[in-house]
Amino acid sequence: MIRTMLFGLLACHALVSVNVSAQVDHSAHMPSHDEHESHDMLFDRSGMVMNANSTVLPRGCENISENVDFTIRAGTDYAIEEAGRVFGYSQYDFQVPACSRVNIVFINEDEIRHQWMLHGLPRYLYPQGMFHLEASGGETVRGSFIVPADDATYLVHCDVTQHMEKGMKAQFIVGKGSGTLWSIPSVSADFKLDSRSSSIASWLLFCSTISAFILLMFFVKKGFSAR
Ligand SMILES: [Cu+2]
Repeated sequence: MIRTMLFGLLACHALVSVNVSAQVDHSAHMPSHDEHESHDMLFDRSGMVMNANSTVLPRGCENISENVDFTIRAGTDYAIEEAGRVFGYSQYDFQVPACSRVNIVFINEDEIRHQWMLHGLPRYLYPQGMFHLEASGGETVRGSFIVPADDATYLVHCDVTQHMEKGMKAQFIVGKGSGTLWSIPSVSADFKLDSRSSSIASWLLFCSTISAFILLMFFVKKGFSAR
């Protein structure tokens, strides 16, 4: 009986841990030293451009549908007036046609470095599914990439510690998109944070109920056998 209880508790613990770690996967963000030297990455004093692609068409695209230019500014001056926001972008919501070539000028107006990192692109074309610009303090970097043919909503953020939580999060919609991301400053509510904690809370509640039931059964059984 004790062994069953232990197993139940361990299984619950594992489920809660998986739930938490599944929320954020940052393992792919930091390339190894070797990758720093690959042709997919260019970097100098002004910053870094990773996985730029202005010529190779993603599968399903017959040609480049359009050229779309964005000039994005980053820094504390762009933080929206909301509790916890310290950093920000000049634009949080992007929309482009499928198969378009996106040309970005990324201007960092702060003294510390910032990134414009887009996730979820097809990995056969963009290593780790990323297109990534990083500008050192006061610098400007430029890069282009070609978006796939499917309707999708991509996450854009700055991966410097705490910068996303403090406001550097945006969404990039291709075609009709695939929904709205949560907690995009001036775009969407912070509701997912609450639902994340409540989903962990429900797991904990579920586990404690099961444990209590097993304990109860154990003592009831013990009580009967003692008679
Ligand atoms: Cu940043």
